[in-house]
Amino acid sequence: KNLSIIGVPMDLGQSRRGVDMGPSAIRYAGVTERLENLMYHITDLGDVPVSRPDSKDHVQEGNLRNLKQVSESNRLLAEMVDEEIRKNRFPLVLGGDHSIAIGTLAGTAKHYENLGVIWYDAHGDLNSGETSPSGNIHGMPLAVSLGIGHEKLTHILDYAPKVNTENIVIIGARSLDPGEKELIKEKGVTVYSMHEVDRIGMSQVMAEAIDYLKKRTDGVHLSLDLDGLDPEEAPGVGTPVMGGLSYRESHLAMEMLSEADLLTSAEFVEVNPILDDQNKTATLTVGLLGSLFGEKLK
Ligand code: DIR
Ligand code: MN
Ligand code: MN
Ligand code: MN
Repeated sequence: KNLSIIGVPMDLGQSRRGVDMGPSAIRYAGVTERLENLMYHITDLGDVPVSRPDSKDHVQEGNLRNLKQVSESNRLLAEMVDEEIRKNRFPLVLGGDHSIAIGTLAGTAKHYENLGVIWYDAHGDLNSGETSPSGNIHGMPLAVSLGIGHEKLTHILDYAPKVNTENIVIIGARSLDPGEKELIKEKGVTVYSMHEVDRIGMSQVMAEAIDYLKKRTDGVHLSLDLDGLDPEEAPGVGTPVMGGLSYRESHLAMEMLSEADLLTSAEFVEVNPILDDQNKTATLTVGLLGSLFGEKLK
């Protein structure tokens, strides 16, 4: 199997500096070596260019901080992901803040009739300029992929929506804004919040999610925000939320995805080494990637 690593040193989708160093931190934690041990043929394509905001661009357009730069980098990322899939290579995107899911999904979804998405996150990332309390685009990528939001985000690679509501499964949610809750209700998005994980267990959650997506999709993207895990395990994130998914639950989830052989692309985002404790969160990320790509079976 061929796998391409794409780094996106993006920190313009939120307000804590340092998440742009996430791809480096994950590389230092040994991602390539870890996956090469699993006999993957790995190509590290380096980083997508991200421009700096200047004082003029800091002006927010429609409550969207750094819209121009976020849109431009995501277009470049989308083109890269698109090309890797065309070459039959599995894209593994390393962030950077979660706004980069906009580009990953734009480059991925055009290759499938019915792309499924697993959104592993403390948050729903279902805001738009109208509902966002922060103006941070990293809180919007899932809505953007449903075609909700500014055209500069929703129409990257000139098509929308990227994903259908029924093909989304959110896991680990515990911090949803009022507008996000409304959208979830209105559209009937499948959400396994911490409540469901506590009640039925991660094993059952993943079994249901996998079964559901296997039946109705022809490809599945995993978008894993490290803040889905508990801050105890993943301190190096910009928006930690107490009471998150454990190390064990998360490895189980990755192992079940590996066994199901369901995924066609993946991204790991929001690793911020400046807020971290001795690169713990990047090290955790590399461990999760090991499980996701079959360490248990090897
Ligand atoms: C919040 C935080 N819902 C926002 N979102 C985060 O700003 O829209 N997403 N942290 O990962
Ligand atoms: Mn997120
Ligand atoms: Mn986030
Ligand atoms: Mn999050």
